[in-house]
Amino acid sequence: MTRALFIIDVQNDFTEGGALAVTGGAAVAAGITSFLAGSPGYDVVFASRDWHDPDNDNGGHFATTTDPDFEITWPRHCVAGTPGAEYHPALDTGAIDVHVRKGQGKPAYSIFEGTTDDSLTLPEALAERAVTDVDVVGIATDYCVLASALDALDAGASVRVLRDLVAGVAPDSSDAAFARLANRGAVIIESGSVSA
Ligand code: VGL
Repeated sequence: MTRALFIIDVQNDFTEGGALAVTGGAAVAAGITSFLAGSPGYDVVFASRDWHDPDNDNGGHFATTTDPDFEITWPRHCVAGTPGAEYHPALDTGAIDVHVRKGQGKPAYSIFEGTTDDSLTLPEALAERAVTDVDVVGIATDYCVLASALDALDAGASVRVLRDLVAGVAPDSSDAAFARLANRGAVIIESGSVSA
């Protein structure tokens, strides 16, 4: 078994004070850092960042002519190279082995839509390390965490979502995301029950 951790979109714009602030986002950043300091035993740690173009609406992802609906259209966020797109300062980026960027010119909720800094697709990067098991943490439970975990299941991995290390846009859609993931065979657990 080869275990990977996916840290999804722990970026300034998705945390308190950011352009698309998710309540609890900063606590998730700090919580992931504490969790990793406890040597949870991952063979490889992946982290994704939303990385949108500055000069277009990224395939309708940014609301430009109407108010955002916070389901399909969003406030402008995570523009490539801006402070909002950086990892949250409380996240220990030294623990990240593989950096993945996604969303250049289009909506991209799942880490599987991204590319590594070595220009690999996610299936290529996972195959290179023969990853079998994936734990998922980060932001947002009901969008990018959900999409990434579903794609990891589709890729054949055993998937767990660490409930105390994710934060969602809205409570109802976050509850629905957990239910959908559990229904698909993901295991929802607390980070305290992860052992190396
Ligand atoms: C996300 C909304 C828009 C996320 C990204 O990271 O979950 N949510 N773009």
